[in-house]
Amino acid sequence: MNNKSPIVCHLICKVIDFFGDIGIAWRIAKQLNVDFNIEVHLLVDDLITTQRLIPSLKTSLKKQVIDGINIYHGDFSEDSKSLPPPPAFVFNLFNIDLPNLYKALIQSEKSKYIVIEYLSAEAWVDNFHLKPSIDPKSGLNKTFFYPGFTNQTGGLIREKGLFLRRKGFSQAKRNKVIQSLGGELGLYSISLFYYPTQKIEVFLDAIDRMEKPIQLFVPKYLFDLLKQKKNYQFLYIIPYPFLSHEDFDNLLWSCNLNFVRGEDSWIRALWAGKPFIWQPYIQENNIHYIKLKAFLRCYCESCDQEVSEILFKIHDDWLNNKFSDVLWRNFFKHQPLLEAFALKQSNKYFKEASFVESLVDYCSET
Ligand code: TRH
Repeated sequence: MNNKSPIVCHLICKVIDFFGDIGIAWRIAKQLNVDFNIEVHLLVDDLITTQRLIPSLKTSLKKQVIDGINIYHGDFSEDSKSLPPPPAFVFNLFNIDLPNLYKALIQSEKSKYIVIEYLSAEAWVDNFHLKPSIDPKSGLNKTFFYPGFTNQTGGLIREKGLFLRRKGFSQAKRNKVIQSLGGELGLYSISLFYYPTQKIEVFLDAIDRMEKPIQLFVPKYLFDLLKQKKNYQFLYIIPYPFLSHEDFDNLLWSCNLNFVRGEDSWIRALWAGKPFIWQPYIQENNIHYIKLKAFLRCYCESCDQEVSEILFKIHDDWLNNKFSDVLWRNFFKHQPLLEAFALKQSNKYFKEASFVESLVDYCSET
């Protein structure tokens, strides 16, 4: 993407479920525009979910501009003829099926067509990154662009200035976040973001048995799903409204431990530099376990045996709803060690190329 003419791209997002698709699309769109001055047209099919992340969005509008991003309500059905013609660059987030007419126009307009894939730490990703492929049906040329944890991939999504923003996040700001959400200063704070399949009530009973005063911040829609609103002896469960991306970061940066899930909050917890426990998006044939193990092997590569063991065991406990008192007591006992490790690893990944930067560099070379 040379800097001469204003660069225009389409970023295509189909909301499958939950918030990650649009969460990642919005993050990429903002960074392309803010950090690289690229004109972004975000084509998304579900404006209701999108509005959760972008409250100022009007769900009735076919097209609108928010924070400098052109947002279109897109119909991606096979025979759809409503998508705007593709510009020089088309980024298809998670390789969704596109309308036949749009695919034909990508070919005739000779747009550079890139498929942005899901994040995984599995070894095979290195070999698939930047692999060209020809769509068997349409003959369309596409290039696969993988985020990842090695320099053989596109790297992790991280906007410019994030490190300095985190560095400038003072204790006073942390206190303000905790109090603004209804929490108490000085209490051990956990942010809980999990899939509704978790036996969360069993978990909360186990943590209450630690006899450690803890406040847990839970998204209100998950709080409302709690089968019982118990009065715990040592726990304070605090529901919070859906936060903006920036405020969600601030919550992660203010807590002592973050439970995250999926793809986007997972990496935001990595950037927070605080201990985190990750629940991968649940997939068939236990593929999410494979993804988890691959990530922990990569993340714990340079850590001492004790930390590695604690992280592997606590993730297994969390994913399998075991909630062993012994394991959790041991986990909390090693907080300082886990905090030091989380910060060290976060700072290590900050040194790697960021995903959107790699994407822009790649497009500039083509
Ligand atoms: O919501 P998710 O489970 O999304 C999932 C995953 O992305 C998964 O990989 C994908 O295949 C599936 O969607 C279709 O988890 P994730 O990825 O963390 O996305 C949540 C988004 O919501 C993320 O951008 C953070 C954002 N968020 C807020 O901005 N404010 C909030 O208050 C909360 C709770 C989340």
